[in-house]
Order: sequence, then C-alpha cells, then structure tokens
Amino acid sequence: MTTDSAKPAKTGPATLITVAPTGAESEKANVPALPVTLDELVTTGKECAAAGAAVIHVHIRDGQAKPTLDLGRLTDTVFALRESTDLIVQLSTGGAVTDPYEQRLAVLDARPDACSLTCGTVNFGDDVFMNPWGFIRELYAKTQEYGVVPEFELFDLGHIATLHRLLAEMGTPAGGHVHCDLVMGVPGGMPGDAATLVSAVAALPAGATWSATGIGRTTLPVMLAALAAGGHLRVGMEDTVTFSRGRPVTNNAELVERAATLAAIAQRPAMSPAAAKQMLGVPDSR
Ligand code: KMH
Ligand code: ZN
Repeated sequence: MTTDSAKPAKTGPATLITVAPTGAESEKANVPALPVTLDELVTTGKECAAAGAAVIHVHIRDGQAKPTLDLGRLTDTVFALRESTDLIVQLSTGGAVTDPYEQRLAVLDARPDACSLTCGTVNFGDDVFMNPWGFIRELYAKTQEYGVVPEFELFDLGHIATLHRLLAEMGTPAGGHVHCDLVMGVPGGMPGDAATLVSAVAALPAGATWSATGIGRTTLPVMLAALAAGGHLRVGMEDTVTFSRGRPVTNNAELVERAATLAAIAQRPAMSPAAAKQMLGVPDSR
C-alpha cells in the first residue's frame, strides 16, 4: 500500500490564463458590467492579474461605448495597461465584423506586446468575420516586421490548415514560438465540445502551445476539456456574459478566478506574466 499523503503534491506545467474582458459584440446597455472605458479596463486588468491572468486580449470602445479601432485610444490603452499591470497586452486585430482591413492592420501601430491573428473567414452568427488569405499574409508580415507576437485564432479546423500554410510560406512568428487559441462554439465555427477540441489539438503544428475558449454555454465544457488535454485557458466577458444558468457575470475577475481554481485542481496552477512572456517569446522591454 502506498502512502501518497506523505509526499508533497506534484504540479504539472502551469496554465496560461488569458482574459478577454470586453469584445466587440455585447452592448454596454445590455451588459452593464462590461468594461468599456479606459478606467474600467485598467481596473479590470488589475483585478484579473490578481486573480491569475497573464495576458489581456483587448478590444476598446469609444465615448459612446461602441467598438472602435481608433489608434490614439489604442495607444493610450497599451500604455495605461503597461503602467498599471504586468499583463501581456494583446490587442485584437479582429475588431468588430464591420471594421475595414486597413484599420485592423493599423492596430499594430499602437505597438502592443502581442496581437490576435485569425487564420480564416468564418460565419459569425448572422454576420461574417472576414479574414481572406491576402489579409492574413499582410497582417502576419507586419507582426514579423514590428516584433509583435501573434496568437493564432482558430475558429474552425480549416483555419489550422491555413496556419500550416502561413508558417510554411512565411516562416516563424515574432518571438520564435507558435501559440494558438481555439475559439470554439461560435455559431458558424467549430463546436465547443471535447471531441472537436481533441481533433483540433491533434492537427496543430508540432511544438505549438494552445489555449481554448468556449463561447457562451460552451465555456465550461471547453475549459474542462482544455485542462484535461494539457492546454491553456482564455476566459472573459468577450466570450460569455453568463456565469451559470440564469446568473450574469458580475465582473471578469470572477471568470479568471474560476479558471485559476480549476487549473489549480488540475495541478496546473496559473502561470505568472513573467513565465508567460518566456513561453510566448514576448520581450521584457518595459
Ligand atoms: N470580434 C470578432 C469579430 C479577435 O479579437 O481577433 C473577432 C474577434 C477576434 O474577436
Ligand atoms: Zn477578440
């Protein structure tokens, strides 16, 4: 008979937790807890860092709380989040489905640490999130030129084929490491379930790390499947505004806290921002 209780508990590799606090889809009027001002975003960033987040995936809003890619606001946001937190600042280049390609490319001029880079077009509810091959290439080339570390957003299995093509034709990303995010459960994209997650992970480039997020009610199944499969986590009000059946999310930090708790139960506690920078190849240039 073994006496496991006498041994110190072993922990596995840590879990990178990304928070996506705002997104471009929810309206402040319908979701009052959504952080939309710079002050609200900074407060959210601090709370989520304390709860275990290492990366913040940022969409911003204008004075009317509408999604914007205004470069001045983006630059101020990068500066303010860097000033007040250690989080890796990852700007969205996806924006809203209505944003033009030129503005999405110009996001990198705000000089974030990292950015999202979606590897294909996808039906997005009643809309279409457009990411044609030419745009993907142009955006990727700019990340390489600026040294901004991309996170490859994969909404469907076909996006993984495009990621392979991109890496084969254009080489390694800034930071020298491939990190992906499986965005699951978008109406029109891949479903948010364990079987799909396992298939997607099997198709990723060798050596890539990955996180997963489940939209809406797929949040919990995707989070549990990702932990079981050795992945990292993204949570936040961009992806779900309901904490449990009938109970709205009150703030982003409670989603990060839940993810950190589940990761700790899985013996893979939340990763620090410093360790995340090392894993992703984000230079510590502050
Ligand atoms: N808001 C979606 C249309 C990203 O941030 O790069 C796109 C999106 C992906 O959220
Ligand atoms: Zn986003």
